[in-house]
Amino acid sequence: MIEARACVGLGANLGDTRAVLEAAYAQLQQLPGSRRHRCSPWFSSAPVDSSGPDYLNAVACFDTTLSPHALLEALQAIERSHGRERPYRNAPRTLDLDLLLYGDQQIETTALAVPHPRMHERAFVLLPLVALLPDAVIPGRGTVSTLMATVAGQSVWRAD
Ligand code: PH2
Ligand code: MG
Ligand code: MG
Repeated sequence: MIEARACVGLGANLGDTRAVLEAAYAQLQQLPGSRRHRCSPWFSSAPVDSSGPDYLNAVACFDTTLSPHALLEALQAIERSHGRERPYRNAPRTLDLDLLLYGDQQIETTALAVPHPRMHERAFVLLPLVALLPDAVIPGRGTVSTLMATVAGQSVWRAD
């Protein structure tokens, strides 16, 4: 079995966001074939291309033998378990789990794009990611630490 390091973005801006993100991280820790889980600190952020209350965001990473598509399905099942609805694109949400990175793979299918196509331009992803993995590389984009300079104007702050 091949094992890869997966990074998952966690976000929510409806309901008890802290409780939901903590529960979602606990569910990530229960995923089959997955170990060495770590979670970034919590960050609050203003909605980007979205509406509603401020978001709570974090990034989790772990080593997994789940394939990228199996992991995507598992993430969507966790979202559904928290009542995620998709009325329109970027609607406010109870829980969003995005597969950001899967090892150094670049994947483009109808269901999945990895690295996440907008992660390199979003401070609410880069700040938690750099706190967790300062040397992480986004394939095709560069190191997260270098990309940080390009998102300096965005409104993201530590929530704890
Ligand atoms: N997620 C989005 C769109 N906009 N803005 C913030 N601050 N945090 C998010 O997690 C977020 C967003 C689409 O998934
Ligand atoms: Mg998202
Ligand atoms: Mg999503």
